[in-house]
Amino acid sequence: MVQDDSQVGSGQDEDIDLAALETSDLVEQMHEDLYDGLADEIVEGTRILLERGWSAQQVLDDALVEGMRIVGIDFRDGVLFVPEVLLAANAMKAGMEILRPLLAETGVPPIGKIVLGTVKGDIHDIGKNLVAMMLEGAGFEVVDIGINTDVDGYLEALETHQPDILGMSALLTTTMPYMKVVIDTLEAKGLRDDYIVLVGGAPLNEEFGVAIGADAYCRDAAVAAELATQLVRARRTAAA
Ligand code: B1M
Repeated sequence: MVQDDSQVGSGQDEDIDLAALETSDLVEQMHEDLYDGLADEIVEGTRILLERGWSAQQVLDDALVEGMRIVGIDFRDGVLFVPEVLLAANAMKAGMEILRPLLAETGVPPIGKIVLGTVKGDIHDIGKNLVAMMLEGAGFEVVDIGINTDVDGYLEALETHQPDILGMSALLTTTMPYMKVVIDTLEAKGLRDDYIVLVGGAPLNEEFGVAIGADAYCRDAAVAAELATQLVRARRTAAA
């Protein structure tokens, strides 16, 4: 069946035996269940895909992140509203909780520490949480300071935890400029060079990262883990 991405929600509540579905149908059903905010079904589908030999990364990318992309399209187009998107986000988080230990299970020794938070005025945290998981998986100690973080919150966390990296997330065009407020404050206090600053979030791009004075813009969680590792290693080598 050809399916229009923007019409993925089933709106039906009949019981479907997820374990009886072919894998491609199961993934499609998970997109619908995510759209409908069905956390229990997302947990079950996630477990089934793992049992069928899918890697945690594949489940994350193809079942969960792709499902959330479809939710995002209908949110943008006014088909879905905040309460429904919140339910979808909860369902996504329930699936991510199962994947978390698997993504973190690489046995790599700790290579650095990061303080990570979503900026002031912004409560989106799914992407940030994913970044935290991937960084943990890459061997980082992650201090997640949550959402809606103002400049004092970042400064306090930096002072308390003395990380190698400051990571900031923003999902709104109205909140992304706040990253510059934080970086400018670090500059003004003579602290900017003490930290590698990484930024990310859907509305950002490379150019924005450069313009606000970050060390790097991270397109996604995998890139964040890769760049964090590279930049910490480079800094350690330069200091040796
Ligand atoms: Co919001 N929302 N939302 N929302 N929401 C967006 C972002 C939006 C694009 C939807 C749309 O219109 N299509 C739009 C922003 C438009 C804009 O600014 N240009 C929008 C809006 C408008 C709003 C409200 C203003 C809606 C309203 O109230 N009228 C409101 C704002 C609330 C606020 O923050 N003050 C709002 C509210 C919400 C919910 C609460 C309902 C919910 C958030 C729940 C939660 O996070 N706990 C929500 C959601 C879920 C979304 C969408 C649908 C999905 C975001 C998401 O989780 N994506 C989103 C549409 C979309 O993006 N498609 C949308 C999946 C996630 C894995 O990807 O977050 O991009 P992402 O993270 C990626 C990368 O960006 C990167 O790595 C991650 C993983 O690969 N990355 C980093 C992210 N942070 C990083 C930090 C790093 C490195 C990489 O640091 C080192």
